[in-house]
Parts: sequence; structure tokens; C-alpha cells
Amino acid sequence: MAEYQNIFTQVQVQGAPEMGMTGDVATEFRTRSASYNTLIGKLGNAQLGPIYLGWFGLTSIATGLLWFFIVGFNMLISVDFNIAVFGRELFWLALEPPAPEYGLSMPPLNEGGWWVIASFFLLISVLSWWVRSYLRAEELGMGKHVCWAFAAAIWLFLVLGLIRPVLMGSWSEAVPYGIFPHLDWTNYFSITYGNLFYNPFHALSIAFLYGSALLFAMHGATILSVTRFGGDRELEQIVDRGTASERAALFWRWTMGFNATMEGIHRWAWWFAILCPITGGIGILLTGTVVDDWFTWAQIHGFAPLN
Ligand code: 07D
Ligand code: 07D
Repeated sequence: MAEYQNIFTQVQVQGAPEMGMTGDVATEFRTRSASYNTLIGKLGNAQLGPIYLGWFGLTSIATGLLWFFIVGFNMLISVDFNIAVFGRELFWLALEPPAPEYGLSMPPLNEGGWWVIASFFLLISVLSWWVRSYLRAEELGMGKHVCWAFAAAIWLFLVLGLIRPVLMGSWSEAVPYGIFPHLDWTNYFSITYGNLFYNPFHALSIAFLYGSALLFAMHGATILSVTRFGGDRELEQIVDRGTASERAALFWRWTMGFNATMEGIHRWAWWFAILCPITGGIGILLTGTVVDDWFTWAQIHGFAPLN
């Protein structure tokens, strides 16, 4: 038996599953049963289910699968349905957007038409999953912080695949579906527009990405280090501050002169996380529409050498 227990190291008690709120909460689309899995219990909560589907969840899964199969079949066609080649080259296969000459028109299916159709389904899928996250939070009387954070990621996704291509007048500007092909696109984008490192919004996005990782590490580590004093009951510590909070706060004041609060650290994390794709989306939106060459732009603004 472990020496002490907290919510991260709990003994896996497997009794009647926790079915969640009933009362005012709609139950008709919720599965009726739940099960336990000891292995996933070592990573998080051992209980699997109940799960809520509802119309937006079902729409999202159905359109997501349509996107997945359209992409998959196009990849299979590109290797003449040879499963061995498909397996070997999966990471390099792609469904590419149409060529520039088609602009925003509908091209023949095999020249980007399938890309347009697949993208339509992916759009519906991602947006309905967002609505689902909003409605589930609403139903449980929660704040909408998760939904707005997800919306920040969707902003970058929309800029990359919809808003910027429409502003540029061509689907060919959008990202291909494929593992390495989408990395090639990213590299090519940077080269085409004169090195994305000189785009200040790319820099801001990186600062928030690195900052998010640092804050997550600091917060996770801090809470784990005071769980023996009840620090993992974070919200209780906000309303009734115990020595866990006092120690954690003092630790940070000792080491860097300043401490976040039990509540505030989650706001720091939320803002850093959402600002990564928000600033990133602004940077991509400006590229090719307002600024054609970031290196030249940086020379004009005095932070790249004039040769
Ligand atoms: C860990 C949560 C789970 C999500 C996962 C992703 C798919 C795609 C596609 C079979 C952190 C599931 C993946 C459903 C399957 C097919 C055709 C999230 C976690 C595990 N990228 N990107 C990856 C996407 C863009 C870039 C990996 C999506 C931009 C670089 C994965 C999008 C640019 C690198 C992936 C998207 C860009 C990656 C791991 C959409 C600039 C890597 C992702 C919809 C931002 C890394 C081989 C991960 C890699 C990687 C998915 C967009 C750059 C396949 C869905 C266009 C430089 N990207 N990406 O863990 O290993 O995310 O690539 O916008 O090095 Mg990407
Ligand atoms: C993609 C949000 C959309 C995703 C959604 C999820 C599904 C699947 C399935 C769960 C990630 C939909 C999910 C459909 C669900 C399952 C199973 C978020 C996404 C809605 N860069 N770069 C960034 C760095 C260079 C380039 C951001 C570093 C080079 C381009 C980030 C370096 C060149 C773009 C970042 C570096 C280049 C970016 C992404 C270093 C290439 C973008 C932030 C050290 C040679 C994107 C403004 C993010 C952006 C972006 C980091 C270098 C190109 C901070 C650290 C110079 C074209 N780069 N980069 O959250 O916003 O992405 O740029 O060299 O578009 Mg970069």
C-alpha cells in the first residue's frame, strides 16, 4: 500500500459507477452504463462512460469519418490500391488542394474536387464538435472557458484552410491532407513569404507556445509537490487556504520573487494557451494578403540587416 494517497495516486476503488448529474440535466442521449479499466485508471480516472452523443456529436463523427474516408480512399487510389505500398508510404501520401488556375471554383474530382468536398465535411465536423462542447457546458451550468479555448484553435484552423485561401482567391493556398505533405506545405509557406521567423506574430505565437509548456510544467510540478498537504484540492485551497497554498506560494516568492494565486495560475495558463493560435492566426492572415515578404518587411522596420 502506498504511503499516502491523493487524487493522482488514488487506490482504484471499483464500485457502482458515477453516473453524473440527473435532475435538470437531459439524460436521453446518455449511455446507460459505464465500465472500469485498471490500465487507464493508472493514467487518470478508471471509469469509462457514460458518454453523451446528441445530434451535434453524431453529425461531427459522421462528417469526420466522411473526411477520413475521402482522404484515405484518395490516398489508396494514388497507390493503385496496393496495400503494401500504402502502408510503406502512408506518411508521404496526400490529398492535395486544387491547382491555382481553379481559383475558388469547383475543380474536377480528381484535380482537387475531392479536397474541396473533404474540407467541407471537416469544417462541419470541427464546428459541430465545438457546438457540442458549448451545449454540454451549458447543460452542466459550467463556464464556457473550454469552448472559447477550442474556438481559439479553430480560428487558426479556419485561417489556414478557409479565410486566407478565400482572401487570396484560391483553394490552392490551403493545406494538403497528409502527414509529411502538410509539413512540406509549412516549410514552403515560410520560404515563399520570405522567412516566417521575421513575422512578429509567428514570434508571439512561439512565445505563447513555449510559455504554455513552461507554465504547465511549473503548475503541474507545484501542485504535485504539495499534494501531501492537500494541495491537489486546488479549489478548496482558494476558498479556504491551507498550508499547501502557503508553501507553494512562498516557494515561488523565494525562488523568483513573485507567485501566482491558486486561481490566477489557471488564468495565466488559459491566456497563454489561447494566445498561441490567436496570434498565430493573425500572422498567417497577414501573410500574402498584407505582407508579401517578411524579411523585406523586417528590413523596412529596422530589425533585419540591409544586406
Ligand atoms: C497531442 C492532441 C491529439 C491530436 C493528434 C492529431 C489527425 C490527422 C490525418 C490520416 C498536439 C490527430 C491527427 C487527425 C490525421 C490523416 C491524413 C495535439 C494533441 C495526435 N496539424 N504539424 C502534427 C494537424 C498544421 C506541424 C501531428 C492537424 C499547420 C509541424 C499531427 C492540423 C502547421 C508538425 C498533426 C494541423 C502544422 C506537425 C502531431 C489542423 C502549422 C510536427 C500533432 C487541422 C501549425 C508534428 C508529422 C499534435 C508531426 C505535427 C495534425 C495543422 C505544422 C499529424 C489535425 C498547417 C511542424 N500535426 N500543422 O500532437 O509529427 O498536436 O508531423 O489544422 O512536427 Mg500539424
Ligand atoms: C494547427 C490549430 C488547429 C487545429 C484544430 C484541431 C482535428 C483532429 C482528432 C483528436 C497548432 C482540429 C483537430 C481535425 C481531431 C483527434 C484524434 C494548432 C493548430 C482546430 N515554428 N509556422 C507556428 C515554431 C518555423 C510555420 C505555430 C517553432 C519555420 C507556418 C507555432 C519554430 C517555418 C505556421 C510555431 C518554428 C515555419 C507556423 C503554431 C522553430 C517552417 C503556421 C501554433 C523553433 C520551416 C503556425 C503564425 C499552434 C502559425 C505556425 C512554432 C519555425 C512555418 C508557435 C517553435 C521558420 C506556416 N509555428 N515555422 O498552436 O500560426 O499550432 O504561424 O523553428 O501556420 Mg512555425
